[in-house]
Amino acid sequence: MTLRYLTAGESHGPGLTTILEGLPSNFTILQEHIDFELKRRQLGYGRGGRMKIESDSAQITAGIRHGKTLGSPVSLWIENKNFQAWTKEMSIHPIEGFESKKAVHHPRPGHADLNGALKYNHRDMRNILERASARETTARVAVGAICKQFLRQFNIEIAGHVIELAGVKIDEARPSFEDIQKLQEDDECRCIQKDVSEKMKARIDEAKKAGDSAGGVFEILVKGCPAGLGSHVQWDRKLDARLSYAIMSIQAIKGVEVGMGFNVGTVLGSQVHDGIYFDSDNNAYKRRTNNAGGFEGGMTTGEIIVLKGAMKPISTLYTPLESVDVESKETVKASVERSDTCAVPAASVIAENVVAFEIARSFLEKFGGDSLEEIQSNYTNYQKYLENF
Ligand code: EPS
Repeated sequence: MTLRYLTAGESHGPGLTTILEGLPSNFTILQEHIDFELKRRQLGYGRGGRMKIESDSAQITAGIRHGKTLGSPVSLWIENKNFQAWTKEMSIHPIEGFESKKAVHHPRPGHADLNGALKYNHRDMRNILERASARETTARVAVGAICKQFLRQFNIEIAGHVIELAGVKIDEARPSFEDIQKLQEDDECRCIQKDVSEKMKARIDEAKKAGDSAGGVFEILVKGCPAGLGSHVQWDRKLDARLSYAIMSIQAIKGVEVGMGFNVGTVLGSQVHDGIYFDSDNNAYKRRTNNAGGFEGGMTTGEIIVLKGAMKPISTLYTPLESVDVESKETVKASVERSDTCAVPAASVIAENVVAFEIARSFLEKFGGDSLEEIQSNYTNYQKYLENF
């Protein structure tokens, strides 16, 4: 059994639903674990009016009893508070004589509006944008929160932080994993350098003033994975590839890097590959450097996993770009929906959580079992085996 989930829900519809299947029994999940991550996703400098309306909370409707997983599918429901203002527009049931006041006919460059309308034959592009909206990531973060909690049983921790925002970058040097985890949590841009964060905020303010939007780059680190998650034997079992897919699938992501990423093409092999040594204090094979970002052959090396994701600027511009009215075919300005100026700090949280799901999935594939106890026993055996290799 593989760990899997689907999400459903429109941005201004009644809410979001997800079912997560394949979790082992007997580990503790409380609503507060999920709501903690949901709260983190809502924060960040540059968010628009919607986040003042929502206060996301996941109602667990199946799969948990007295705070512990049963091994059955876990289902979650997250209400959209904003639906109260959209009950007619987004009504599930037909309303006699209804005429939409919020129909969208001027597709936004960069958004799913036009392609989705062509593909699904919708004249009103609201039928596309409601689902394409990054609101959907709320459900993915709820799933990731459960996976994070599972991974914590095995001392696997995940931290994300924003390393670039509209051209403003942090220094290359990185503090410890623990410092990154702490520093990003205390900053509105999820940036670990206060002075750089101030410059990032100024860029967001500038973009907002100009009716423009801002993108950026986040970095995700995973600490504590044993060597050997993922596999070289088949293309779709390579964990670095699965993680890249997971990050790329987040709304507005245009690039993913593993470790040194695109820089591997700029220098010679001796400056890329990480020397191997045996650490006899810990009975473990280690790498002198970690340019590979924790992966060789699609498998974890036991070093920290390092991933980056690039988010494009949000495609709703208050100073709209050129578009076409799909009814009259006339040149018009793209439609303007209420929007964020920047959501890179939120994307960093979302990426942590989609990464958590993929790591949990491959962890369960390797140490599979139906109960937490069975997995713990498999994991302990493997650790002993690694120490003696
Ligand atoms: C989004 C537009 C905005 C964002 C939304 C994503 O929503 P609204 O149109 O209601 O103001 O706030 O993000 C969220 C609702 C969220 O929870 O992240 C879009 O068009 O993608």
